[in-house]
Amino acid sequence: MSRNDEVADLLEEFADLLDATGVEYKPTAYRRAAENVRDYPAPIEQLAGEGEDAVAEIDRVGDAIASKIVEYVDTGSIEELEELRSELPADMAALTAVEGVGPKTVGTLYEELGVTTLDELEAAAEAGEIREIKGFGAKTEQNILDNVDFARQAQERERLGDARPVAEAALSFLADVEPVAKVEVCGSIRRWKDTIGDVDVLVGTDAGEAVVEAFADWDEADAVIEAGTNKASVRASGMRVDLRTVVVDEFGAALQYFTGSRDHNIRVRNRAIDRDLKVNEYGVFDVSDVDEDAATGGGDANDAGGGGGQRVGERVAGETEAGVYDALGLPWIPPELREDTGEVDAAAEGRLPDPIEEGDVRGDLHTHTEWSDGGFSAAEMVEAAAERGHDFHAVTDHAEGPGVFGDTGLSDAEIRDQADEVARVREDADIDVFHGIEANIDADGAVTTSDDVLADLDIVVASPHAALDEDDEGATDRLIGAVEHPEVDVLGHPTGRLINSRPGLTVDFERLGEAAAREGVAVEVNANPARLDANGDAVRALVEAGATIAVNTDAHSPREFDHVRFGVHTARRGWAERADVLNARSAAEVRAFLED
Ligand code: DGT
Ligand code: CA
Ligand code: CA
Ligand code: ZN
Repeated sequence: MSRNDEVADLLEEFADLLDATGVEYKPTAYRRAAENVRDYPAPIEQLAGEGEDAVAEIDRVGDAIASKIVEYVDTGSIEELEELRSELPADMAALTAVEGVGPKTVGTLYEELGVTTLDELEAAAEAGEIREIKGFGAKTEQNILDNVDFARQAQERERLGDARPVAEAALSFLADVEPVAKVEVCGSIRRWKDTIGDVDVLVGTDAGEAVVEAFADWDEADAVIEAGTNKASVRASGMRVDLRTVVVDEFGAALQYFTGSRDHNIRVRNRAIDRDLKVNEYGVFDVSDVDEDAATGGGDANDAGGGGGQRVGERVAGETEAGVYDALGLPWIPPELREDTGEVDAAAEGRLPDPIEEGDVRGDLHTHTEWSDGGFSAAEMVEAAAERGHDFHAVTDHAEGPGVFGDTGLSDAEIRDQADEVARVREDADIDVFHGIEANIDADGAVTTSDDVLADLDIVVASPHAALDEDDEGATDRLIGAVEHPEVDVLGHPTGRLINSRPGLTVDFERLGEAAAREGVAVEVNANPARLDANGDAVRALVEAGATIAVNTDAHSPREFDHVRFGVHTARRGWAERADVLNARSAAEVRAFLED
């Protein structure tokens, strides 16, 4: 989060707390200021360093708010905000997530009933206490009961793997709506972030209102949260899906804007300003002949009506997204890279990576069969891999060891028995079949299967399955211990995280990457959407350290081969190219890597 976002969030919290205590007008001023701070194209801490007057130069930021911003940047807190917080110690964000509950209601509920959390709110509603408050009534109470669960769920970001199908269902529905000319997902789902706050969909059409109406009737929508003339939000599969419609001519600019990330967009806007251009969701405009106030002046970033300052100067791009970047002297930047981690500079200097693509993957190096906890035989898995067009396939069932459930893991003797079966499968197969194991890394970094068994296998994946303590400072050394084991070829799901349920190990990926590069071990991007481990940031550090990665599905059934796309896009978020990915190489090259 940029400091601008951080300060904007604080101002919004300030506004909510003022609202809750019944103050008038001031909350609106704080919200407007928050919006403009959020969108301001320079770092707020820089302005704050220059003093209050510099901060007050931001549109709609008056002297009083400017002084609070300076106070925050200087001291790390705002005294008046701290006072408000202690007067109303309620979880404002959680409580206002309940439809129909605003800051004022939160204030009243705290004053009357001492409610501070969603659980307390639900308990009060169930006990019939809310209807007793003056001005509330049974209907309000029932409304709270109906919506509290959804608010609770909405607190948690959805996993990419759960959100993506919802997005695709919305896309295919909208693609068939009559006046729709263009449709695309945007926001975090287009950037393939590992968790998703809400799903954003953009439509280009000359009949926005009709499309919004059709969307409100989408049969997979459980409820319409709001609907206007050019946007609508519905709830589907427990997620919020936001639709925006724009005219076809502005589709590219809107797609660029609503794909984000916010920080990427700020970086892009700064570049535009340097070139006497203005970029927003309507297009790229040449403002060299426009006076400064009109060019940079105010305007609500979310106001699709396009008031003053939004469409000024000569429009030079906006129909396509590539055109928007081109107008700024940049090549098109893949959405996965748009996180303000140096991609705009890299684009300007011709240093963008050519990221790995789904079609580049030629085989899977980590899969299971019914020998451990998979549901299919080795023959069935190999056949399914061949049907997908893969050139090779590795069978790597669980070895017994710490963290492997019950007797699902294979003993040394069972691994040798399985080798005979895999040899038979190999004879009948049209593709290269590697026999391996997923061995376990114990709490000391040792690999638990016998070395002589490991030595006879084509491939050894070593993964941590136990002792996955986030605070374990020895985690990196422990993984490096496994990487240095002479028989290990691939380090499986390095942190052991489970998205939304287990944070996993805290790993220094730069140091791990150096060790992996030195030892010729590939580090896995486990494509299972519950894992996505290593994640994008980790991949970036690994690849920069010279390590090879492997995008594996860890499939327990042929259907789970489909997960590979989540792994590929995670690798793209880490700027990985095809050459960085072991299983994007030919079977012979993979074999050479494994034997080395
Ligand atoms: P999420 O939904 O939390 O996973 O993350 P995003 O990135 O999808 O964020 P969301 O849904 O709030 O907005 C979608 C994109 O629209 C976001 O990445 C950037 C753009 N956007 C939305 N509101 C604003 C805004 O107020 N200012 C700027 N600069 N960009 C915005
Ligand atoms: Ca979103
Ligand atoms: Ca959204
Ligand atoms: Zn596995």
